Order: sequence, then C-alpha cells, then structure tokens
Amino acid sequence: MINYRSNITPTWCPGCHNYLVFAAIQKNFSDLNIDINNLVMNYDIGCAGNFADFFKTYGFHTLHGRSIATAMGEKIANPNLFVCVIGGDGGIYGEGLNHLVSAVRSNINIKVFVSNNFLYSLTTGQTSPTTPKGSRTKSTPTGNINVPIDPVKLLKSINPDVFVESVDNRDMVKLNDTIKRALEFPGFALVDMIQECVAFGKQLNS
Ligand SMILES: Cc1ncc(C[n+]2csc(CCOP(=O)(O)OP(=O)(O)O)c2C)c(N)n1
Ligand code: SF4
Ligand SMILES: [Mg+2]
Repeated sequence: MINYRSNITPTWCPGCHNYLVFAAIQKNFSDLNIDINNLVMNYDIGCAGNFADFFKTYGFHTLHGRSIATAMGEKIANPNLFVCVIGGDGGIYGEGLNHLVSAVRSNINIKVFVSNNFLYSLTTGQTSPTTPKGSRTKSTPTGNINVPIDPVKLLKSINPDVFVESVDNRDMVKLNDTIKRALEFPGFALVDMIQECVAFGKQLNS
C-alpha cells in the first residue's frame, strides 16, 4: 500500500473536518493505486491550504486563489501527470474564481477538492463567497447582505460536461464515494465538501 502522508502531525483544530477529508483522499488514492511519482498536489492558502504539509507527494503551496491556475499549467505542460488541487471556499470560489471558470470551460482533467466551511477561517472568520445571506461574521457583524454562490449550479451552467458535486462531510460513505468518482472521472472534477468550521462556524447561525 502506498503511503501518501508526510510524518508531520496535522495542526488543524481538534474536530476540524479537514481530518476527515485527509483520511478520505488518502484512502481513495490508495484504493485507486495512484502512482505517487506521477501525482502533483496544488494547495491554496488557508486552513485547507495547510494540507501542503501533511501529504508527501510532489506539490506546490501556491498563492491564495492561484492553485487552479498552477494546476492547469502543470497539466498542459505534462498531460500524463495526475493533478489535484485542495483549497477553501475563499480561495477557489472567491479570489480564484476566474481560474475555476477557465478550468471548467476547458474541461481540463484536474481534480479539485474544496473544503467549503462558508468562511475565511485561517484569518479567523470573515465572510466568503458561500457565507449564507444574513449570517453574522467578523466582517459582516450585522449580517451578510450577499447571496451565496452555489458552486454546482454555477459550474454546471458554464459546462454541463464537468463533474461537480456537493457532499456533506458528516456522511463519510458519501464523501468517500464522491471523491472516488471524481478521481475516476475522465475530465474536470470538483468535490464541494460542506463542513462547519468548529472554531468560527457557530457565528453563522447567530
Ligand atoms: C492574495 C491573498 N489574499 C489574502 C490573503 C489572506 N488570507 C490568508 S488565508 C485567507 C482566507 C482563507 O479562506 P479559505 O480559502 O476559505 O480557506 P480556509 O481557511 O477557510 O480553509 C486569506 C484571506 C492571502 N494570504 N493572500
Ligand atoms: S479554524 Fe476552522 S477550518 Fe481552520 S483548522 Fe480550525 S476548525 Fe478547521
Ligand atoms: Mg473557508
């Protein structure tokens, strides 16, 4: 069995869903026997970006919002590589949305995993593109005035041929199955992994 994890102990808060995501991605890499020598991971910035320390594959810890652009460059330069991205809702659906749209339009064969916790969590809980309307966050103390992005509807409207699914991480069976189907899909695939940030998420319902 291939070992994809580094010897660094993850530093996420106790109870953070990123531990589930980490286990599920490793399990599926292993089940599908993905060659570690041919695998490149691209990490965004934020708590989700911190996966960079915990996988031991080849990879780039990119800039906030630039992980998909980096991944596209790798795939175009060497189509034989298996190219993945891990990032948060802020990086992938906010600062990097233009790159996401380009990737979806071209149906480029990269796999994108989004830890969607409805917040900018690493920076302690500001609003993100998926924050529900009316929610109080650090940057919207009287309630968010914006409607949230629905990634499945948005991306499917751009290109119905891509794989885009949302999954609630609390359903581990479904999370595993969705990741597996994304990894096997012969084109662009994005898994929107819905999770509550245990440190700053409670304020969303206040
Ligand atoms: C270009 C750029 N803009 C802003 C920041 C500051 N910053 C670091 S992490 C972060 C929020 C990350 O939120 P998200 O992408 O949802 O990841 P999470 O921490 O929630 O997993 C921000 C705004 C940065 N590092 N670089
Ligand atoms: S702040 Fe939230 S997203 Fe970040 S490690 Fe803690 S629980 Fe996870
Ligand atoms: Mg986030």
